[in-house]
Amino acid sequence: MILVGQFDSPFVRRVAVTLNHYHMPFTRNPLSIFRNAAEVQKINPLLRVPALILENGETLIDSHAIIDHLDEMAGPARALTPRHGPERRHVLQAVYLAAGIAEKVVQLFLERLNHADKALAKDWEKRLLSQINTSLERLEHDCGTPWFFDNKLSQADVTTACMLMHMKLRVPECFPATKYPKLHAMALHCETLDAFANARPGADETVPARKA
Ligand SMILES: N[C@@H](CCC(=O)N[C@@H](CS)C(=O)NCC(=O)O)C(=O)O
Repeated sequence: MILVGQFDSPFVRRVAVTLNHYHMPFTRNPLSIFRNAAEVQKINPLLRVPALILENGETLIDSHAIIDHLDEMAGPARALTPRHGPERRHVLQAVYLAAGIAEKVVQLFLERLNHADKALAKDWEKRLLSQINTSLERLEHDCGTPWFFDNKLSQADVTTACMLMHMKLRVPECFPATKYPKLHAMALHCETLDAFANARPGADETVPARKA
């Protein structure tokens, strides 16, 4: 399998961590959605990462759909998302909240990258910051210890920890660790695992600076 995208994307990284956790071998094509836009668009018409190219040549897009496929391959005993019942609902709700925050962080970062000073849409920025803050507060409230759902690593941990690493990279002021002690501890715990350590962005996995 070939995973397309840079590890500074929380969506690409959550797929990589999931593949690592399941010990599923893959290679990576670390294309940038900015520097390699034409190549990415040939793989995914939405010009988005991640994409996962399967052994049979089929291309899957969107981290949720990709992880759903990986969970199916891993089987219910190993899947990071429970197959049924309240456990599945709870994990999925945390996953979609964390992934939603990651989307807001991407929007905030790109708004600031593309619109300097006076051109910055202040109301839009304020709305994004509010969405990020209130959603982080909800996640902090719901988060257990040592893992999000107490005693077992799940996709809630993977997605939340990847979202937080990306947030600390792009808008660190949104995550004062003292305000979110449970999330902070859970993410640190995750980052000690090989599955996470082997999916850290390299020095060249960046976003190009704004043109002056
Ligand atoms: N829902 C998608 C979101 C993926 C996403 O937003 N990826 C970003 C990179 S972090 C991207 O490719 N953005 C380019 C664009 O949407 O124009 C997923 O979970 O895979």
